[in-house]
Amino acid sequence: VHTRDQSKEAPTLTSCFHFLNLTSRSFAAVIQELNSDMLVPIALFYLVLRGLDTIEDDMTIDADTKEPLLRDFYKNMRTEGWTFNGNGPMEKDRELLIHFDVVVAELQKLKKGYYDIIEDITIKMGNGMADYALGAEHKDGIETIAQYEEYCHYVAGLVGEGLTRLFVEGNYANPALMDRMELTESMGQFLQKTNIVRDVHEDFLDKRRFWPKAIWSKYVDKWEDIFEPKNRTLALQCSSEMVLNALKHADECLFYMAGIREQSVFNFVAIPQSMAIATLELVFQNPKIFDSHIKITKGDACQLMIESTQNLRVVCDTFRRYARRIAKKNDPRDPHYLEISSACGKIEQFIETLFPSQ
Ligand code: PS7
Ligand code: MN
Ligand code: MN
Ligand code: MN
Ligand code: MN
Ligand code: MN
Repeated sequence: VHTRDQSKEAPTLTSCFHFLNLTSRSFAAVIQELNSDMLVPIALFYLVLRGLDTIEDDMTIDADTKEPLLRDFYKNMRTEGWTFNGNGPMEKDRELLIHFDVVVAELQKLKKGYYDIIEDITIKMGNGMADYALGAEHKDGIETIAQYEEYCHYVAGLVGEGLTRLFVEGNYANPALMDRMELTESMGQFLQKTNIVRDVHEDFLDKRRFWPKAIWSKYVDKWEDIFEPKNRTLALQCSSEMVLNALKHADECLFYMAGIREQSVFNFVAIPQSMAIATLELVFQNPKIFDSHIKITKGDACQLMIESTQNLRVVCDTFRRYARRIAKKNDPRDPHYLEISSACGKIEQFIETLFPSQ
């Protein structure tokens, strides 16, 4: 933690960092290495969205209660002293909502330009989550690939949009990125889709499904059947199609990262992307995803951290290494063998255009 001066920090800001560390996800560490200008806006952005996502994920809140909580969540950002008084089971991130008043206090101190970006994204994400969690048109869950990508847009593409606007506002990224929003979108889609493939079993236990019916219905008749040990071959073919769908964003992620102008921001965007391609390689052709929660090893995570905190060239080497491992694991009997093979080839080719060898 380099950029915080705890001796000068307001107690409410110290509390915000306490809750950031409590959520204890990989983002907490990388956020705290951000430069001193981006650190607080992005930490608060994270806490606001983490609060919103805690409500979205809470399956003990019934639909009629949840809908206005999601749609109106942005209003809490302006409500001095606001805290959440739910009475459901006390899960880890509930602690943040119960003490949300410290986040509200710090949000009020932000530069208007930064606050407005966070508010705009919170409004759009809350409405998108409400449409998917509760909307009549989504009562059977995610059906088409277009719906799958729209959901990923709401929960991750929009995060990317907000972050890119913050980076450009602070002059830490090339403003040209604002005219190439499809690159930003790929950054979010790549992370979210990888998370959705990896978490398939955990989400099933929570009675949630994010894999689109348009894909899984080609392999099984009922969603539950994907977890049946007797259907492992079909389930793996289905997961290959999901991995292929995610892998298509990899080249645009590398291109986006070429637009970052400052080292701490580069590290912040590159670390999750490298972890994502390593996670895609881990889940690819891996039957364990259907009965357990798998994660890349601590050792691999350490190596990825080192490789993602240098420059784009090193990150490209990482992407190429994992693209090759995926190609190596690819099974000629898989219905998407050729497409997966060409997606891996395309990543390698794209890297070759960025950094020609010899
Ligand atoms: C503001 C840093 C860098 C251009 C809380 C970062 C859940 C995968 O599903 O809890 O609970 O298992 O591990 C982060 C683009 C978003 C997308 C999104 C806010 C990158 C609420 C992250 C993160 C855009 C909705 C992981 C997408 O959560 O997953 C800040 C550029 C939050 C980013 C959710 C998921 C993040 C996610 P789950 P996690
Ligand atoms: Mn969620
Ligand atoms: Mn979540
Ligand atoms: Mn998940
Ligand atoms: Mn998980
Ligand atoms: Mn999770």
